Amino acid sequence: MSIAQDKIKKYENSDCQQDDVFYQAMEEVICSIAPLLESDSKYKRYAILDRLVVPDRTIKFKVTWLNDANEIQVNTGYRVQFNNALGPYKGGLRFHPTVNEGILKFLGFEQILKNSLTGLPVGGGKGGSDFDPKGKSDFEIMKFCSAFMTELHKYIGPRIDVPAGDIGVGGREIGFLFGEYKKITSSYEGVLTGKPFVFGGSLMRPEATGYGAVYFTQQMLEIEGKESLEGKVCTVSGAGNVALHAIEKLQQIGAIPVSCTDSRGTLYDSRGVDLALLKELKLERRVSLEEYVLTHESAKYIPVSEYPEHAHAVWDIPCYAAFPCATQNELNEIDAQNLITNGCESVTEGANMPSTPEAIAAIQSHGLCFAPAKAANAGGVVVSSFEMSQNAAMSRWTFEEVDEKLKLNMQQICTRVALTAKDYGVEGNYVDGANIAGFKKVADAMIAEGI
Ligand code: NDP
Ligand code: 2IT
Repeated sequence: MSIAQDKIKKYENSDCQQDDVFYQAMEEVICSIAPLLESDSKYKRYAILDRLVVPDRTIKFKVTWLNDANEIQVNTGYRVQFNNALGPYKGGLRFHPTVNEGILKFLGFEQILKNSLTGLPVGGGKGGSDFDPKGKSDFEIMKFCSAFMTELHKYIGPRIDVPAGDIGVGGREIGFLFGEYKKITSSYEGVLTGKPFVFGGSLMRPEATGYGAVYFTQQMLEIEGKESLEGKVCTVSGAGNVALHAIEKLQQIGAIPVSCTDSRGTLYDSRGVDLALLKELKLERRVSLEEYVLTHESAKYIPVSEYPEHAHAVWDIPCYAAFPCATQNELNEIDAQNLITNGCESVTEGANMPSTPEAIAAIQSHGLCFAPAKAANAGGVVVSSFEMSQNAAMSRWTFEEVDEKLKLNMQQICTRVALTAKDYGVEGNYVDGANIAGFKKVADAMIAEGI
């Protein structure tokens, strides 16, 4: 039994396979913070770790809705309210057929430390449903979102729990969810972030996670004395909100992003990807990346069925910096070896926990820079928090204002992580730095607030 499993076995008597990703996330944090727990006995005295690994509550509910053929559909909805020591529970909603309680616990647990690292007053939570938005009409999405909110509204509020987007949940879904909340409660309040700009969203929230990951990488490369991203070939996975905006910012700073992926395959355009076309395919028409090569014949599309054994085609493309921005555990040890062999110098996690523990070990032991998700992809929740501030003050910030504050925040997170790693004798280890700095702030708040 792993340390992580042992830690929570006394609270939950199931040895549930769904929890594998949750144990993976916990295990990494437990290893990183061991020196802190040894050096300061208060964390053990107040049983902080035992208290931190168990969500405050997990809400599970039935979602019943009608599809366009007027057939009744049933899905499961969840909200994991993990920890509110630093502020209201805050974290995204994921709509994807793979969603289960274990995945949401891993995401919620990571969110506590990520939100802590931002220095902003937000706690950690996550939610979602096994609903699959793929192939559904706008009306079906609307009906599902309404049904989901019929139950969820009982548990959320601007000072209680403020959900946002994640995989399968963007501005369209947040709009429908907000509309239903408003209808049920007769209250126009900032209960969700990632709202479309036209009714209370923050400018730059769609761009925030991808842009933030690039800002973090620029700062990390500077601190570590490595060459900047300008003029360098970069590989990106995913083709959703995070990936497309990481690509956009990379292009703006003069880097050359050459790839993206979706669940069906990898696209490789050695001349640099055509972002306008990608946005049309993925954000407007919501079709496969395969269509890209219809107009760009020199680009290569590799379907999942043709990937090399146990590896992902995108990580076999030579690059200076890699940005996994799709989903958890999408970059394994073989992929890491391919990146290393091909001369990669830096890996930044835009997605949540995209690298396996073995991949991280290989990347770090070969001296590459490694930016862990909870630090590098915090830009999304940073701008979500800005959206909460704007809503509370009934004000609006300009794009430039938000961008400037985001950049500064990402630089500060990066510096804090690097300095913490140095203070604890693991200079250059951004995983340990992020886990220790994130944990310490929540833990100190938990102690101050009593049990
Ligand atoms: P989107 O739904 O916008 O895009 C997800 C992308 O990843 C799609 O291209 C999708 O392909 C691909 N993908 C999803 N699941 C899989 C899978 N199992 N295998 C292969 N490809 C897959 O989501 P986001 O861009 O918002 O989220 C991407 C990652 O970033 C997630 O890990 C999320 O938790 C994380 N994140 C998101 C934030 C945000 O603000 N949105 C903030 C911080 C982190 P397809 O369309 O074919 O399914
Ligand atoms: O993983 C994440 O940080 C998110 N999905 C965004 C959370 C938020 O509240 O904006």
